[in-house]
Amino acid sequence: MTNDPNRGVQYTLVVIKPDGLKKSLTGNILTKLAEARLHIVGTKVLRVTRELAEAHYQHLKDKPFFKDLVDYIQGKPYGKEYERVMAIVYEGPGAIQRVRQIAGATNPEEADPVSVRGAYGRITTKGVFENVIHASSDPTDAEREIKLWFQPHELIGEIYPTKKVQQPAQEITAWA
Ligand code: IDP
Ligand code: MG
Repeated sequence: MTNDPNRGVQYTLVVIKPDGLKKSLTGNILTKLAEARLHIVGTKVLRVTRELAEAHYQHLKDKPFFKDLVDYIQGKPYGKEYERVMAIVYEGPGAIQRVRQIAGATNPEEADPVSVRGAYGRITTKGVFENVIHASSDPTDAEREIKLWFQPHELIGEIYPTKKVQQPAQEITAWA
């Protein structure tokens, strides 16, 4: 391993949060993230379940804003139409740091004004940092988060070790 954050391939999870979709910022955000010169190895639009939201933010479960944060990532304040997010996994040298740099600081008022959070984020009257995107903060978090949000078959390449498991027969929805 090296201490130089720009050496060595990394993976990082980006989530364009519901406020990013509501404000129609998906294109701007992907364009800004393209400056990091990374590869997208997986992406999807999904509704965030309470279970996923709580697991994703488990490190903040004792914070007074936890419930509002879980509602926020689920898009609850914005109505059914915006109860969705876009999740993306990026791959490349120094990916985590490069994406965090473009994302900006957690608090949108303190974030670099040309960062995504600085340019587009706000603090709600309830005190939640609506900061438009999530970005993994270190390799351990990135691996935990990517495994939480994506299944192996949804990503290009076996980015972490996989195993074969038997699935009990189950009904799935197919095109009619
Ligand atoms: P990060 O998203 O920059 O990694 P974390 O500390 O992991 O920051 O917090 C996760 C999310 O929780 C933030 O992106 C933000 O939406 C929200 N959050 C964090 N700290 C606060 C706070 O002090 N007040 C309100 N919301 C916060
Ligand atoms: Mg974090």
